[in-house]
Amino acid sequence: MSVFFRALAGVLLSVSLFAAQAHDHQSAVAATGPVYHAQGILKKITPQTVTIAHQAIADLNWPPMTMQFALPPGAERASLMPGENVDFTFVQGESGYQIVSLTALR
Ligand SMILES: [Cu+2]
Repeated sequence: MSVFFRALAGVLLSVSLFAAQAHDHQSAVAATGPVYHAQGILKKITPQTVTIAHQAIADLNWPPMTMQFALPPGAERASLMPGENVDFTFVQGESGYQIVSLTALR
C-alpha cells in the first residue's frame, strides 16, 4: 500500500510540473488564437512530440484522427505512457499544433 501511494504522489507531482510550465506557455500564446480541448489515446511520445489518436474536435471541424502535436520546451513527460487515455489542450502555433496541457485519465 505504501508503495502505491509513493507511486501515485510521483504521478501527481509530474503532472503538476507539466501543467505549471504549460500554463506559462499558454499565457504567452493566448493572444494569438483559441485553445482547443480534446481527448484521445496517447500513441507515441518523444522528447519533442506526442502522437494522439484523438476524438472528433467540433471547434476545428476535425473528424477522429491520429496526429502529432509539438510539446512545449521543457515539458515533464515522465508519467505519460503510450496506450493511456489523455485529456489535452492545444493551440495552433507558427509551426503546427502545440500542446498546452496533457493529462492522463486514470
Ligand atoms: Cu487531428
